[in-house]
Amino acid sequence: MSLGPLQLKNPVLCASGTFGTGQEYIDYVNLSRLGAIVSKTVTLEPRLGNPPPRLAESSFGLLNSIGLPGPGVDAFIAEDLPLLRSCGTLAIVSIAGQKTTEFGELARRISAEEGIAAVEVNISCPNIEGGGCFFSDDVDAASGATRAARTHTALPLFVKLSPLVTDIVEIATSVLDAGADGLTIANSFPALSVDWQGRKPRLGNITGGLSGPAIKPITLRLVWLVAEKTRAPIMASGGIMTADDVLEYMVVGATACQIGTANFLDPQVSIKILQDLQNILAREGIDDINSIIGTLKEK
Ligand code: RRO
Repeated sequence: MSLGPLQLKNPVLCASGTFGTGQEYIDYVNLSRLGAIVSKTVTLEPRLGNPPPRLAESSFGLLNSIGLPGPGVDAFIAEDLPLLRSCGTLAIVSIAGQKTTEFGELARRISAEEGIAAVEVNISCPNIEGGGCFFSDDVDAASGATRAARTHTALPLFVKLSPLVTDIVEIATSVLDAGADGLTIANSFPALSVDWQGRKPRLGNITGGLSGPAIKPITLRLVWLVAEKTRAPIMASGGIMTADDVLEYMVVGATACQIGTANFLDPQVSIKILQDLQNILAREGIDDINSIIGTLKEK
Protein backbone atom coordinates (compact mmCIF):
# COMPACT_ATOMS: atom_id res chain seq x y z
CA MET A 1 0.00 0.00 0.00
CA SER A 2 1.10 3.59 -0.61
CA LEU A 3 1.64 6.05 2.21
CA GLY A 4 2.52 9.13 0.16
CA PRO A 5 5.91 8.31 -1.34
CA LEU A 6 6.39 5.22 0.88
CA GLN A 7 5.38 1.68 -0.06
CA LEU A 8 4.27 -0.30 3.02
CA LYS A 9 3.70 -4.06 3.12
CA ASN A 10 0.89 -3.52 5.61
CA PRO A 11 -0.57 -0.68 7.71
CA VAL A 12 0.66 -1.88 11.14
CA LEU A 13 3.67 0.06 12.41
CA CYS A 14 5.29 0.48 15.81
CA ALA A 15 5.28 3.99 17.25
CA SER A 16 8.30 6.03 18.20
CA GLY A 17 9.36 5.79 21.83
CA THR A 18 7.60 2.51 22.46
CA PHE A 19 9.82 0.21 20.44
CA GLY A 20 13.36 1.52 21.05
CA THR A 21 15.28 0.88 17.88
CA GLY A 22 13.89 -2.64 17.49
CA GLN A 23 16.68 -4.31 19.50
CA GLU A 24 14.59 -4.95 22.61
CA TYR A 25 11.91 -6.73 20.58
CA ILE A 26 13.89 -9.09 18.35
CA ASP A 27 13.37 -12.05 20.73
CA TYR A 28 9.59 -11.53 20.71
CA VAL A 29 8.62 -10.17 17.32
CA ASN A 30 9.48 -11.08 13.74
CA LEU A 31 10.24 -7.47 12.91
CA SER A 32 10.09 -8.16 9.17
CA ARG A 33 6.32 -8.66 9.42
CA LEU A 34 5.70 -5.07 10.53
CA GLY A 35 4.79 -2.33 8.09
CA ALA A 36 7.60 -0.21 9.56
CA ILE A 37 9.38 0.61 12.79
CA VAL A 38 9.54 4.22 13.92
CA SER A 39 12.61 4.53 16.13
CA LYS A 40 12.84 6.43 19.43
CA THR A 41 13.32 10.12 18.73
CA VAL A 42 16.97 10.92 18.24
CA THR A 43 18.55 14.27 19.17
CA LEU A 44 21.75 15.92 18.00
CA GLU A 45 23.57 15.59 21.33
CA PRO A 46 23.34 12.91 24.04
CA ARG A 47 20.66 13.64 26.67
CA LEU A 48 19.95 12.20 30.11
CA GLY A 49 16.20 12.76 30.02
CA ASN A 50 13.87 13.60 32.90
CA PRO A 51 14.15 12.64 36.57
CA PRO A 52 12.32 9.46 37.65
CA PRO A 53 9.63 8.29 38.08
CA ARG A 54 9.06 8.53 34.34
CA LEU A 55 5.90 6.45 34.06
CA ALA A 56 2.58 6.51 35.90
CA GLU A 57 -0.45 4.40 35.06
CA SER A 58 -3.92 5.91 35.00
CA SER A 59 -7.37 4.56 34.19
CA PHE A 60 -7.18 3.26 30.63
CA GLY A 61 -3.94 5.10 30.02
CA LEU A 62 -0.30 5.70 30.78
CA LEU A 63 1.52 8.93 31.55
CA ASN A 64 5.16 9.33 30.57
CA SER A 65 7.76 12.01 31.04
CA ILE A 66 10.81 10.38 29.53
CA GLY A 67 12.33 13.67 28.35
CA LEU A 68 14.13 12.49 25.22
CA PRO A 69 17.02 10.59 26.80
CA GLY A 70 19.32 9.10 24.22
CA PRO A 71 22.88 8.75 23.02
CA GLY A 72 22.67 11.45 20.34
CA VAL A 73 22.77 11.04 16.59
CA ASP A 74 26.41 9.87 16.26
CA ALA A 75 25.91 6.93 18.62
CA PHE A 76 22.50 6.21 17.05
CA ILE A 77 24.12 5.90 13.63
CA ALA A 78 27.02 3.81 14.92
CA GLU A 79 25.18 1.52 17.34
CA ASP A 80 21.45 1.39 16.62
CA LEU A 81 21.08 1.91 12.90
CA PRO A 82 22.76 -1.35 11.81
CA LEU A 83 19.99 -3.49 13.38
CA LEU A 84 17.24 -1.09 12.40
CA ARG A 85 18.24 -1.13 8.74
CA SER A 86 18.64 -4.92 8.65
CA CYS A 87 15.41 -5.96 10.37
CA GLY A 88 13.54 -6.63 7.12
CA THR A 89 11.09 -3.79 7.31
CA LEU A 90 11.14 -0.06 6.77
CA ALA A 91 13.05 2.06 9.25
CA ILE A 92 11.48 5.45 9.91
CA VAL A 93 13.79 7.59 12.01
CA SER A 94 12.21 10.08 14.42
CA ILE A 95 14.16 13.30 15.01
CA ALA A 96 13.77 16.27 17.38
CA GLY A 97 15.76 19.47 17.69
CA GLN A 98 15.99 22.12 20.38
CA LYS A 99 16.35 24.84 17.72
CA THR A 100 14.96 25.06 14.21
CA THR A 101 18.41 24.58 12.67
CA GLU A 102 18.88 21.30 14.57
CA PHE A 103 16.01 19.73 12.61
CA GLY A 104 17.94 20.52 9.42
CA GLU A 105 21.19 19.16 10.82
CA LEU A 106 19.54 15.95 12.01
CA ALA A 107 17.77 15.44 8.68
CA ARG A 108 21.07 15.94 6.87
CA ARG A 109 22.92 13.44 9.08
CA ILE A 110 20.18 10.82 8.83
CA SER A 111 19.87 11.14 5.05
CA ALA A 112 23.58 10.53 4.59
CA GLU A 113 23.06 6.97 5.90
CA GLU A 114 21.93 3.94 3.90
CA GLY A 115 18.78 2.00 4.56
CA ILE A 116 16.46 4.62 6.05
CA ALA A 117 13.01 4.73 4.54
CA ALA A 118 11.72 8.02 5.95
CA VAL A 119 12.12 10.70 8.59
CA GLU A 120 9.45 11.47 11.19
CA VAL A 121 9.83 14.98 12.59
CA ASN A 122 8.76 15.08 16.23
CA ILE A 123 7.74 18.67 16.92
CA SER A 124 6.39 17.95 20.44
CA CYS A 125 9.57 19.20 22.08
CA PRO A 126 10.65 22.54 23.59
CA ASN A 127 12.01 25.24 21.29
CA ILE A 128 14.77 26.91 23.33
CA GLU A 129 14.60 29.94 21.05
CA GLY A 130 10.86 30.20 21.56
CA GLY A 131 10.83 30.56 25.34
CA GLY A 132 10.44 26.81 25.85
CA CYS A 133 7.14 26.56 23.94
CA PHE A 134 6.85 23.40 21.90
CA PHE A 135 7.51 23.59 18.15
CA SER A 136 4.12 21.96 17.77
CA ASP A 137 2.37 24.88 19.50
CA ASP A 138 2.32 27.34 16.64
CA VAL A 139 2.30 27.53 12.88
CA ASP A 140 5.62 29.37 12.50
CA ALA A 141 7.65 27.08 14.74
CA ALA A 142 6.06 23.91 13.36
CA SER A 143 6.48 24.91 9.74
CA GLY A 144 10.00 26.27 10.43
CA ALA A 145 11.15 22.91 11.84
CA THR A 146 9.55 21.11 8.89
CA ARG A 147 11.15 23.41 6.33
CA ALA A 148 14.57 23.03 7.98
CA ALA A 149 14.29 19.24 7.75
CA ARG A 150 12.86 19.36 4.19
CA THR A 151 15.76 21.49 2.98
CA HIS A 152 18.23 18.84 4.10
CA THR A 153 16.62 15.58 3.06
CA ALA A 154 15.13 14.00 -0.02
CA LEU A 155 13.72 11.15 2.10
CA PRO A 156 9.95 10.97 2.63
CA LEU A 157 9.19 13.37 5.47
CA PHE A 158 6.38 12.93 7.98
CA VAL A 159 5.60 15.38 10.77
CA LYS A 160 4.15 14.10 14.03
CA LEU A 161 1.64 16.61 15.34
CA SER A 162 0.70 17.41 18.91
CA PRO A 163 -2.95 16.77 19.76
CA LEU A 164 -3.22 19.75 22.10
CA VAL A 165 -3.49 22.75 19.79
CA THR A 166 -6.33 25.14 19.09
CA ASP A 167 -6.59 24.27 15.41
CA ILE A 168 -4.82 21.10 14.31
CA VAL A 169 -5.90 21.59 10.68
CA GLU A 170 -4.04 24.91 10.60
CA ILE A 171 -0.84 23.30 11.90
CA ALA A 172 -1.26 20.32 9.55
CA THR A 173 -1.71 22.61 6.55
CA SER A 174 1.33 24.68 7.50
CA VAL A 175 3.68 21.70 7.77
CA LEU A 176 2.37 20.24 4.50
CA ASP A 177 2.98 23.62 2.83
CA ALA A 178 6.50 23.56 4.31
CA GLY A 179 7.23 20.31 2.48
CA ALA A 180 6.01 17.42 4.62
CA ASP A 181 4.90 14.40 2.59
CA GLY A 182 2.51 13.26 5.29
CA LEU A 183 1.54 13.42 8.95
CA THR A 184 1.50 11.35 12.09
CA ILE A 185 -1.53 12.17 14.24
CA ALA A 186 -0.87 12.45 17.11
CA ASN A 187 1.46 12.50 20.09
CA SER A 188 0.47 12.00 23.76
CA PHE A 189 -1.72 14.56 25.59
CA PRO A 190 -0.16 16.79 28.29
CA ALA A 191 -1.47 15.44 31.59
CA LEU A 192 -0.93 15.22 35.36
CA SER A 193 -1.16 12.32 37.78
CA VAL A 194 -1.28 13.02 41.54
CA ASP A 195 -0.88 10.98 44.71
CA TRP A 196 -3.24 13.06 46.86
CA GLN A 197 -2.23 11.47 50.16
CA GLY A 198 1.43 12.24 49.56
CA ARG A 199 0.42 15.60 48.02
CA LYS A 200 2.83 14.71 45.23
CA PRO A 201 2.84 14.38 41.48
CA ARG A 202 3.49 10.81 40.39
CA LEU A 203 6.02 11.85 37.74
CA GLY A 204 9.46 13.30 38.49
CA ASN A 205 8.84 15.97 35.87
CA ILE A 206 5.41 16.73 37.44
CA THR A 207 3.56 16.60 34.11
CA GLY A 208 3.79 14.08 31.27
CA GLY A 209 2.05 12.78 28.18
CA LEU A 210 -1.06 10.63 28.39
CA SER A 211 -1.33 7.75 25.92
CA GLY A 212 -3.30 4.51 25.63
CA PRO A 213 -6.99 3.68 25.12
CA ALA A 214 -8.10 6.76 27.11
CA ILE A 215 -7.06 9.03 24.23
CA LYS A 216 -8.35 6.98 21.27
CA PRO A 217 -11.68 8.77 20.67
CA ILE A 218 -10.01 12.18 20.92
CA THR A 219 -7.27 11.28 18.48
CA LEU A 220 -9.79 9.63 16.16
CA ARG A 221 -11.52 12.99 15.83
CA LEU A 222 -8.24 14.75 15.06
CA VAL A 223 -7.39 12.25 12.30
CA TRP A 224 -10.87 12.69 10.85
CA LEU A 225 -10.62 16.50 10.92
CA VAL A 226 -7.21 16.60 9.23
CA ALA A 227 -7.96 13.85 6.71
CA GLU A 228 -11.13 15.59 5.57
CA LYS A 229 -9.50 18.97 5.16
CA THR A 230 -6.07 18.05 3.77
CA ARG A 231 -6.31 14.63 2.09
CA ALA A 232 -2.69 14.11 3.27
CA PRO A 233 -1.22 10.64 3.87
CA ILE A 234 -1.74 10.01 7.60
CA MET A 235 -0.29 7.59 10.12
CA ALA A 236 -2.62 7.44 13.10
CA SER A 237 -1.30 6.96 16.62
CA GLY A 238 -3.43 7.07 19.75
CA GLY A 239 -4.55 4.21 21.94
CA ILE A 240 -4.61 1.48 19.31
CA MET A 241 -5.04 -1.89 21.06
CA THR A 242 -6.90 -4.02 18.49
CA ALA A 243 -7.43 -4.59 14.78
CA ASP A 244 -10.83 -2.89 15.12
CA ASP A 245 -9.05 0.22 16.40
CA VAL A 246 -6.87 0.16 13.25
CA LEU A 247 -9.96 -0.11 11.06
CA GLU A 248 -11.67 2.78 12.89
CA TYR A 249 -8.69 5.00 12.19
CA MET A 250 -8.61 3.91 8.54
CA VAL A 251 -12.31 4.60 8.08
CA VAL A 252 -11.78 8.20 9.25
CA GLY A 253 -8.87 8.66 6.84
CA ALA A 254 -5.63 7.15 8.15
CA THR A 255 -3.58 5.02 5.77
CA ALA A 256 -1.45 3.36 8.44
CA CYS A 257 -1.48 2.98 12.22
CA GLN A 258 1.30 3.15 14.77
CA ILE A 259 0.98 0.88 17.79
CA GLY A 260 2.44 2.53 20.89
CA THR A 261 1.42 1.99 24.50
CA ALA A 262 -0.05 -1.46 23.72
CA ASN A 263 3.52 -2.74 23.15
CA PHE A 264 4.16 -2.33 26.87
CA LEU A 265 1.24 -4.63 27.74
CA ASP A 266 2.14 -7.25 25.15
CA PRO A 267 5.33 -6.99 23.08
CA GLN A 268 3.75 -9.18 20.39
CA VAL A 269 0.58 -7.10 20.09
CA SER A 270 1.49 -5.62 16.70
CA ILE A 271 1.78 -9.07 15.10
CA LYS A 272 -1.49 -10.17 16.75
CA ILE A 273 -3.24 -7.05 15.44
CA LEU A 274 -1.89 -7.75 11.96
CA GLN A 275 -3.17 -11.33 12.07
CA ASP A 276 -6.57 -10.21 13.38
CA LEU A 277 -6.74 -7.59 10.67
CA GLN A 278 -6.24 -10.21 7.98
CA ASN A 279 -8.93 -12.42 9.57
CA ILE A 280 -11.42 -9.57 9.81
CA LEU A 281 -10.87 -8.50 6.20
CA ALA A 282 -11.35 -12.12 5.03
CA ARG A 283 -14.50 -12.43 7.15
CA GLU A 284 -15.92 -9.19 5.73
CA GLY A 285 -14.96 -10.09 2.16
CA ILE A 286 -12.71 -7.02 1.78
CA ASP A 287 -9.96 -7.79 -0.76
CA ASP A 288 -8.14 -4.49 -0.64
CA ILE A 289 -7.57 -2.77 2.69
CA ASN A 290 -7.09 0.53 0.85
CA SER A 291 -10.78 0.46 0.03
CA ILE A 292 -11.49 1.17 3.73
CA ILE A 293 -9.57 4.45 3.92
CA GLY A 294 -11.71 7.55 4.38
CA THR A 295 -15.04 5.77 4.00
CA LEU A 296 -16.84 7.24 7.01
CA LYS A 297 -20.47 7.90 6.09
CA GLU A 298 -21.28 11.26 7.56
CA LYS A 299 -24.95 11.25 6.71
O1 RRO B 1 10.53 11.52 25.57
C1 RRO B 1 9.37 11.80 25.94
O2 RRO B 1 9.08 12.10 27.11
C2 RRO B 1 8.25 11.82 24.99
C3 RRO B 1 8.36 12.31 23.70
BR1 RRO B 1 9.93 12.99 22.98
C4 RRO B 1 7.22 12.34 22.87
O3 RRO B 1 7.21 12.77 21.70
N1 RRO B 1 6.06 11.87 23.37
C5 RRO B 1 5.96 11.37 24.62
O4 RRO B 1 4.86 10.95 25.04
N2 RRO B 1 7.07 11.36 25.42
